[in-house]
Formats: sequence, structure tokens, C-alpha cells
Amino acid sequence: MKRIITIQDISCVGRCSLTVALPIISAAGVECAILPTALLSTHTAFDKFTFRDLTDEIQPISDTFSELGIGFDAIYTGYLGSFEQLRLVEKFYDRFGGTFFIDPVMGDYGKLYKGFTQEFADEMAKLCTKADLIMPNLTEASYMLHIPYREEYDEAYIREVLLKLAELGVKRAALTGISFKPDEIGYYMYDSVSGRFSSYFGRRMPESYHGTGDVFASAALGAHMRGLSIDEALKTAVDFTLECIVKTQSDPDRRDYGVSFELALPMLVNRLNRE
Ligand code: PXL
Repeated sequence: MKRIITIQDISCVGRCSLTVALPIISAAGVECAILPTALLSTHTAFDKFTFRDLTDEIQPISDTFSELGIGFDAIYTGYLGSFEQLRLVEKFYDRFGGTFFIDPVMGDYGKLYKGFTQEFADEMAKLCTKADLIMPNLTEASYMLHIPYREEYDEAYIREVLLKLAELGVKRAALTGISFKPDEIGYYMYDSVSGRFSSYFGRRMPESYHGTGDVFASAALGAHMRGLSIDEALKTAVDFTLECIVKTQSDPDRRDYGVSFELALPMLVNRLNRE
């Protein structure tokens, strides 16, 4: 069985980062090891939250893994909170290697999340050049590229953004949350190694929910590490994220609590276990 290690925070309530990555990657049939970077009471979209930084734990934990000969097939990073954490993640990758996936979690809807800055986006962009696949939304890509965020765009614009990311040195970038028609949403990827674009769209639901980026990335990585091609894995992630949102519709008061991915897990399991 493949072993992924995911490096991101753990938010006790509010289904995102580790509380989403662990169950989804496990359901995909891939071992999910964790390296928690911070402990929060909830994610930062709640009015009030506690935050305990765990940066100091990263190096001793990594050293101990090395001493024990523990290795990983892939590294997946999500929400990271400081320049120091970016540096430690790079060091971790240089030491352990494997397939490197980055979800450069920094913002959404044209705005950075609380505490993030342009300088952080610049450092994140540098780290992204080391990855095999990055999965930014258009907000994150715009900050990394120093271009204005656009709410309306066409396919030519999205290709231009992807080519700019490739110029930065990014090997493969899948833009998430891309929508050319009001009733469709999905991903658009450019692979600079093969020079190929690919995309896939599913039904767009009227509401958007917190944590869907983490759900998407976890499902994509889980599916890819389970053996699906990157294209097939991203397609699976689009369908799974839609299923999560559909299941959440019956619980409309729970917007900030993330999506009801638990009810969509059977779909992911069935899809990855079809012969
Ligand atoms: O879902 C991304 C995310 C992860 N972790 C924390 C967050 C957010 C988004 O706001 O606040 C702590």
C-alpha cells in the first residue's frame, strides 16, 4: 500500500485540512501519515479561534522518521502558516523525496485568508516549482503571478494563467474551481512536461462551502496514488466534490462546518474499487 504524508494544520471543528485529508485519503485505499503544523479550535473563517503553532515539532519528527528508516511515496502539503514552515517543507522534500503535491492554500474569491500576505504568496510560488503537481484556485494563482484576480474569464485566459505558472517553473498545475458556464465547474490543467492541457467539468451547485479545496485535493491525490492517471484522478475529485456538496444541501445551516463528505465516501470507495 502506498503511503502519503500530509503536512498541514489540524482544525478541531470545521472539516478542513487534516480532518478531511485523513478520512478521504484513507478511503481511497492509501495510507495517510500526518505531520500537523498547527492546532486550531476551528478554521480561521470562524469569528474566534485558538492557534497553537507546531513548527518546532517538524524538524525533530522528520529526524526521527529518518532514524527509523520511514519513507513516503508522496508528500502533500495544504494550509501552511509561516515562512519557516515553507522552508521546513522544502527541507522535508529534499530529504524524503517522492511525488510532491502542493495545494497552495492561501485564499479564495480574490482575497487572501486571514494572516496571508503577497510576500508569503511569492515564497509559496518558489516552493511550487519543486512540486510534481500544484492545485491552486484562481485567487492563489493570481497572487503567485502578481496578476489581478478576475471573476469573469474565458478559456484563453485560463490557458494564459497556466502558461504563466509554467514560465515560473511549475511542472504541472491544475486550476480548481474553474467555470466557463454558470452551471458547470471543474479543473483545468497544464502539463509543461508534455505540453498538454486537460480539463473536466461537473454540475455546479448554487451554494459554495468552506473546505471544498481540501476535499478536492485529498480525493485527487488519494485517487492518483491508488493508481489512476492524474487526469482520471482529477476527474474523480471533481465528481466526488460535487457529490459532497449535494450531500451537504440537506444540511444548509452548516456552511462553515465544511461539506458532509462522510456521506459521499461510499461513492469514492466504489469508484476506486471497480475492476
Ligand atoms: O480550507 C483551508 C484552510 C485550512 N486550514 C485553516 C484554514 C483554512 C481556510 O480558511 O483557516 C486553518
